[in-house]
Amino acid sequence: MSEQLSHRRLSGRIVIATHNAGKLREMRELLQPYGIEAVSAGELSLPEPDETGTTFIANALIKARASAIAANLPAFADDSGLCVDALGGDPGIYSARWAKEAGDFPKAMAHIEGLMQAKGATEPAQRKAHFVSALALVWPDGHEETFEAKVFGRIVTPRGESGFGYDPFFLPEGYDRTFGEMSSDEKHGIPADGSQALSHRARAFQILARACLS
Ligand code: ITT
Repeated sequence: MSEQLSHRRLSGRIVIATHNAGKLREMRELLQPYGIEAVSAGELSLPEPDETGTTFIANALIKARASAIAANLPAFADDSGLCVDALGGDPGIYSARWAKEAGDFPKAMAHIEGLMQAKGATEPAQRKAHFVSALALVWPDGHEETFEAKVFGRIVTPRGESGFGYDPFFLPEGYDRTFGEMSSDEKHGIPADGSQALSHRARAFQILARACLS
């Protein structure tokens, strides 16, 4: 069987298994051209499962499975995070937890900056980082699909008010503006010419769309 035939097509009504407003906005924008009616886990007051996985994919599956069962609809989840080379990949899958423990994202970015300074990571080459997005689609009958992508860049002094989370802190490779300084279209728009999108989430979505959307 070809790879194409082994994937299941997504259509109709789905639940977006996130309680993060920034992610929800991006996921809705990504789905918009496909005519899929999407309601969010927050709008349905679905409970947030504990993210006990040790990988992005495992946590995306935990969220999508919980929503697929609770809503009896196909569920679409993202687990994502910022991995800083100088910190051995932290905060990684704990990116949301670090922000919660710090109090807010500016404080979390200041905390990460402090840890990087303590490691002597002051030169651009020592400040490499990447964002990861793992996307999971889970149907109520148990069928599952997963996709993952990254975007590489480096940590800079936070700049910009756009986007959400750690966006002001991340300068993608080859750009002179942070994600926080970009329009939503520039960060996660899907190029019409079929070339690669910029953000981790848009890149993972491009792979998902080729496999599961028409
Ligand atoms: P859900 O689990 O409900 O989807 P969450 O915020 O807990 O929401 P994660 O567990 O996946 O989501 O944590 C991802 C963290 O990484 C979270 O703090 C995000 O704000 C941050 N993050 C992920 N993608 C990002 C992006 O594109 N820009 C900025 N920050 C991002």
